[in-house]
Amino acid sequence: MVDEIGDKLLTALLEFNSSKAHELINHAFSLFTIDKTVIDLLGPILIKVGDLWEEGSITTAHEHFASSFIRSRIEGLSNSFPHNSFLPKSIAVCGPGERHELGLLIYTLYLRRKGFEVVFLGTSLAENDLELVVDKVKPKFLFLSCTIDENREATLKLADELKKIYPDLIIGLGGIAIDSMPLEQQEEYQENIVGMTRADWEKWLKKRIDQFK
Ligand code: B12
Repeated sequence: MVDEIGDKLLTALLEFNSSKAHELINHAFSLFTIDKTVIDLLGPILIKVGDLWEEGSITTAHEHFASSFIRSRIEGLSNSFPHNSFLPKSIAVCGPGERHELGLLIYTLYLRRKGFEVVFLGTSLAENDLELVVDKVKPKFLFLSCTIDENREATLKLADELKKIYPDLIIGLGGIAIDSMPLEQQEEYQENIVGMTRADWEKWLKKRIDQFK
């Protein structure tokens, strides 16, 4: 059933048919849970669209339209949860050079559903701009996402620098390039690596929240 809706949704998106795409997504939300719709329906479509773009089967126009359409649906959903003022504020942003933001958006949705107020900054920022936001928002948590291997060193360096400037800031790292880094680096950053599964995310967050109690 999810696959069937997924095929129709992909076709609608590649035909730039937004009303059909909205209708299909609404239908999916009426049948499945939020997690199932986002993770099993929208996640694979994002991957499929990116793969089609990378192999040259679709244009950047198709990729931009489909990715931003899905991003706006996930964002709309994730903005609909009230935040709990007792929970610390967070910032979510991609590491330097990184344009893959959809995984981070899914993690942001997870945090917002738990009641966290998250400032989602998306793709990588110009140097030093992040510090301006940290100074203003004064978050307890900062999450960095890195997908491409070649952006990993710069992301880890940014995490190290931020830790020096803001010793109380808790930095969480995620994304494929983090989860697949060499073992010795994983050990060095084990406190920061949030993990791949929802169970890992729960465990990581609970441990840190319990420290505040
Ligand atoms: C969509 C996509 C794009 C889109 C991104 C759109 C957007 N707005 O995000 C566009 C078209 C822009 C793109 C561009 C490029 N891409 Co691309 N892209 C993909 C693709 C197809 C899917 C990525 C995706 O969105 N996955 C869906 C999300 C939901 O999954 P996810 O990111 O893994 O996130 C999950 C977890 O990792 C985790 N997570 C993610 N972040 C965080 C953060 C925290 C804190 C936590 C806790 C968890 C977490 O949560 C998510 C849910 O489980 C992958 C290939 C694939 N099949 O996966 C290639 C891929 C990632 N891209 C790749 C490459 C090389 C590029 C380009 C260099 C291509 C080019 N020739 O220009 C550019 C570089 C852009 C850049 N500088 O960042 C490579 C990376 C190779 C590598 N290992 O280094 C891949 C693997 C393709 C490949 N087979 O080679 N891409």
